Amino acid sequence: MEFEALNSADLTAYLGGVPAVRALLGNTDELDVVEVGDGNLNFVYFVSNARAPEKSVVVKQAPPFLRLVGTSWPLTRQRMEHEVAALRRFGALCPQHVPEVYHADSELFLMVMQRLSSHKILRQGLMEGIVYPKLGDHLSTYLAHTLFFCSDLFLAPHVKKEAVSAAVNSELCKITEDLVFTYPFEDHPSNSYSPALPRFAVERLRTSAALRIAVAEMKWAFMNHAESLLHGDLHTGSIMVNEDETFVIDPEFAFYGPMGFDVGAILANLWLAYFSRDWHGRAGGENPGHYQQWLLEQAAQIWNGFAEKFLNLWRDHESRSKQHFIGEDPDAACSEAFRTHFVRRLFAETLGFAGCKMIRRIVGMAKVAEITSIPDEAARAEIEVRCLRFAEALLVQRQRFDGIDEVLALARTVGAQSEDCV
Ligand code: SR1
Ligand code: MG
Repeated sequence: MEFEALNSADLTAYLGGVPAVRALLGNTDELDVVEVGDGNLNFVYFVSNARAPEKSVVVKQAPPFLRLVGTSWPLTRQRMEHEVAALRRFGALCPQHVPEVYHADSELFLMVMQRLSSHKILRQGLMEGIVYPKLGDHLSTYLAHTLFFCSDLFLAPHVKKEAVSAAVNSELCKITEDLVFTYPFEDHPSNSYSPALPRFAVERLRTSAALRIAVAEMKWAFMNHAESLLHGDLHTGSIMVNEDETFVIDPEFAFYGPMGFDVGAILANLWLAYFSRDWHGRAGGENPGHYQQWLLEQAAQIWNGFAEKFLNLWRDHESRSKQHFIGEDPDAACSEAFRTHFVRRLFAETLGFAGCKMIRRIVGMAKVAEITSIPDEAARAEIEVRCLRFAEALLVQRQRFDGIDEVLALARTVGAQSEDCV
């Protein structure tokens, strides 16, 4: 049967039949339903009690195709089950940063979840130049908790292996393998280039051997390193914020993969915001430098905060369980050395993934508003070239950076390059 998106009457009737949701909405006879999905994959509705609008939920439904493209790109609807399972898992680990799932229907492939009505999509907030004082702290906590507790550093080996198998998400992983690691580096019809983007910048993605090898290494890691349960698509459109709270939404790409993929995704999107601020700040009549400085501070706080919190969780649990990953190690010297190596490797991978994520948003099919909303073609191209140049350095030199401050110094240098240089 052909898929038909739910209309207001369908949803009103359906939700009235779900006791848990009826209790939340109060009177379900009269509901206001608005379709708000601006994401690439699904339909999303805000549903509220027409007489008491504060009683409100979000309904999300997966159609059997990719919404961005339409029925010509079929997709199985099981992605909703991955999303629900991941939201529940992450919610149990980090309830302060994950919206609650009230109801899930595995026949209609829909779920009903907490409405975050006083929150904004982070990408939008960053484009408006809003400062979120707790952002770095919150996101580093989210990353440390989800990535630590779903890994072999915490789980018993058989539990972890079963979790890896239950979370296999081949179809959505294939989208990432293609759109993030493959198509941007070839002459693929799904790529799209902004009108003034210079040819040399595109050619470089196809011809630099060092870059192509680095990307292949990241793709290998993505496909083979099942370290922890990842969100899998942790860009700034998957985060909702206000002054006090931060929530991570939309984990339909969740699977067991390399930890650096999630950390790198957030950093990549902060750096896209950083480079594009040059235009958005000036357009808003302000000196972009202040907000850019705040964006870089967030990147530093997220990496440093994540590394510190992750290592503390690791040490605490190791001493409590007396289970050393390294075996007998009375003074913990080998364990500490292993941790140092672990974090250094994770940092390099984080940078490599961040580089891939930035490049795909410039030349690939799914773009980001902070870049596409720049109406001045030359200004947009200049910012895009800076993003590509920075991303290439992240990938090729990822093992050579000695801490996040060095990376941020590079961002400042690339961001200050004049038109002649780019
Ligand atoms: C074809 S779907 C395009 C992108 O949207 C999602 O948010 C993921 O980033 C995916 O790659
Ligand atoms: Mg999404």
